[in-house]
Amino acid sequence: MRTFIAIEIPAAIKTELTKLQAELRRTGADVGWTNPNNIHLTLRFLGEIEEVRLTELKRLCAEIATQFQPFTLRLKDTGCFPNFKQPRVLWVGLAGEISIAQELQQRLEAGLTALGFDPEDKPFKPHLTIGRVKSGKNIRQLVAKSDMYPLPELSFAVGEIVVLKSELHPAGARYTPQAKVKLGD
Ligand code: 3AM
Repeated sequence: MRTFIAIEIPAAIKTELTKLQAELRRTGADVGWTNPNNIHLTLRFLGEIEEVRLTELKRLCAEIATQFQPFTLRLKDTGCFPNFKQPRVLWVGLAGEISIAQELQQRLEAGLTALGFDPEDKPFKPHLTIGRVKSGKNIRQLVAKSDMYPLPELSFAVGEIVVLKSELHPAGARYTPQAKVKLGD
């Protein structure tokens, strides 16, 4: 089962990101836009795991969730990976209590390593992926418009973490929650 651990974002934030996507679409760039319902903050991508491991994964998330109180994040800016010259992933960055998200991610990482998962080799860069660039068509316009976009600094409360199953289909990914654990419980 293809799995990852994430923080879900509220509908009001998705609405705002949908407006940003609509504006960037107008550049005619060749981008696979993330379905707004699928936008989330990935804490850790796990890839294929055996279904039996879900139990220990849920237990780990529940244990870590007790160590945190709900916290607040806010939309910050737009950007892309790996760089503006060759954008591949378009994202919206986050600010606010980001150090708490980082701490949460680090404790997850430590717990996952203790459970025998391979360590993550990439540093954690909290972001919301809004699209993936498919070709070089109109990328200058895309990057310029994204850079100039007046993104409102909307805040949202983070109250839980979610283990998601990811199924890849030609029409787009389908993410199904396998477990939700509330922070502070
Ligand atoms: O929506 P974002 O970008 O935060 O990019 C994928 C997505 O996160 C990421 O896992 C989330 C659910 O698919 N992802 C997919 N394959 C990955 C990989 N091999 C990966 N992250 C790291 N390594």
